[in-house]
Amino acid sequence: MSKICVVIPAYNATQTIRDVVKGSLQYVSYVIVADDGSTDNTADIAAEAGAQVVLIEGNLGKGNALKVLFRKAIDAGYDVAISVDADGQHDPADIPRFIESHRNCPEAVIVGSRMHDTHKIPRGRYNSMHVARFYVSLGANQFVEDTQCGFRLYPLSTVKNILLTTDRYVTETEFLLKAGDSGVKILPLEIETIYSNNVSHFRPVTDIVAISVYVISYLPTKWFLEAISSDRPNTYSRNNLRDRIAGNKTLDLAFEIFSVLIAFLVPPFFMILRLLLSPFIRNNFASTRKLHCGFFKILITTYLLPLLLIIAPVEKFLNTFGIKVRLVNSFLKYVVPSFPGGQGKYIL
Ligand SMILES: Nc1nc2c(ncn2[C@@H]2O[C@H](COP(=O)(O)OP(=O)(O)O)[C@@H](O)[C@H]2O)c(=O)[nH]1
Ligand SMILES: [Mg+2]
Repeated sequence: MSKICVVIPAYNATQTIRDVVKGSLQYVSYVIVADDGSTDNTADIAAEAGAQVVLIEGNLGKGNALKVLFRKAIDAGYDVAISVDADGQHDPADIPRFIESHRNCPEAVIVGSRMHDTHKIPRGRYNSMHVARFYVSLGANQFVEDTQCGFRLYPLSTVKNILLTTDRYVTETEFLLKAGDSGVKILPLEIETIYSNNVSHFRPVTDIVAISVYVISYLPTKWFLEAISSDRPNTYSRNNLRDRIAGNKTLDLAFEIFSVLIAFLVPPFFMILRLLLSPFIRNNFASTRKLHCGFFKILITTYLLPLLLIIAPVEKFLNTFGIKVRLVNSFLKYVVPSFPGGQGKYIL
């Protein structure tokens, strides 16, 4: 029987943290809250409600807080951590269903999915979730229904095999890419979607750009490894080349900038590589062969993410001058339906 705890990354969450901690304690006996340099008394309220509180100095973001929480949970001897947002968007009453799903498939990462509640999600957010899932699914070798939900069950044995090198909101995406790309199953679990008036710290342009850049820098390395190997859909292992590059901050930044700059060359490069190498290397590009939407279509679609990266900063720039345009939204509205699975599900 797995030992399961709940972990909560929190930043200025006085209004909601008590209920989230108390709610979680109804289903597990150990709840850890990482207070990420809150300027209010989130930490005191969490401790009063019964959580073990870890204090982080300064606000280092959700990704860092998750890493701290995983370490704590592992050190305390737990096998599984369920992450819950601090702002009340997740209902702890869904925790037993995560546990049940874990019992049926103990090695899987289980990710809450809000995609069935389309009408409750703000339009812009829904579009970005849709785009993210296309690219993350490509990297994770499987269809991942909702890649942006923070309500998740993490088997800590998988966490131990993955080096998390990113920060803030990128880390959860990085985890899915690496877990999926090392052969771990990622299962969805329908959860209650709560979009009330809570404040979000997610910065639509900056954070989406950061997530996209990471994905753009992940896919070509992965595909290159697949191109030169036979039957190798899962390319991630801890401390691989990408992780080692990330170990040096300057090199990592240079690599990310380089990846974005050459992004437009990536599809033709891989098309040529596939034509040249496929006759000699049996079942190379193994992960993309599992997709039922065609290799060339995948590559063409990968052009769209760098385009989005150009459009988003332009919109931000215009907005700072008071020119209210919604370029990203219009782009997504036009582009999303053209994605494989844009109108419904696609099968991996
Ligand atoms: N530790 C930490 N947690 C954060 C920070 N920002 C957000 N979070 C956590 O991440 C959750 C989701 O962030 P939120 O800003 O609500 O994003 P959204 O729900 O995706 O709009 C919050 O409920 C917090 O639990 C941060 O700076 N530090
Ligand atoms: Mg939120």
